[in-house]
Amino acid sequence: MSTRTALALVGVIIILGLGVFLLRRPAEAPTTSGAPPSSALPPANVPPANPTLLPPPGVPPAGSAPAPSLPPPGNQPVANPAAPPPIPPTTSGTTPAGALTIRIMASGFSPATVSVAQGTRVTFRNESADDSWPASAMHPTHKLYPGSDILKCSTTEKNAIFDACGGVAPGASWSFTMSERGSWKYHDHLSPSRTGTIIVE
Ligand SMILES: [Cu+2]
Repeated sequence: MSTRTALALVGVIIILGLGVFLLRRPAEAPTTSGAPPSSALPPANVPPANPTLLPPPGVPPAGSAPAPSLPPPGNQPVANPAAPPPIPPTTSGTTPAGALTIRIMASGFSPATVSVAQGTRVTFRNESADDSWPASAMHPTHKLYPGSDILKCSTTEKNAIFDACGGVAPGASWSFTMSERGSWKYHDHLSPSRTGTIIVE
């Protein structure tokens, strides 16, 4: 009996040993594969977290992300146009030494109101079908702009005043340099309802 018992115990031990051995292998295999699963689990957990984030912001960002990416291309072109903005200062800087053209049209002066730098040469170009006589306000004396006076049109000073001192024919132009700072209203002496303002800064 004791021998049988001993053998039985040995057998049990062997069986248990084999069982443990076999279990370890599967366990190891599972452990080996378990590592991936375990790593897979964390990712799985991470994805859930992302999904959680994605649902609210995720979906909009996903859709908005492409959209923003598209706008950026548009923005870049805009950025290029933005580069011109710096140019405007340059333009304004050029304006002092440059010139501005105001068109005289059937509907009036264009632009009717404009700001220019001191010393800008303003040219009135008659694109209408009738003669036009640009001159400083106020009609009919034309004395608003410093030194201007319609009475000077019959003198040698006529070339130094803000007054065309006569009709400018269609297609022709008349120029005057704005050397005085201020807001200067002017008009068409032949059609006083046509008015404009030049702001000299
Ligand atoms: Cu007038």
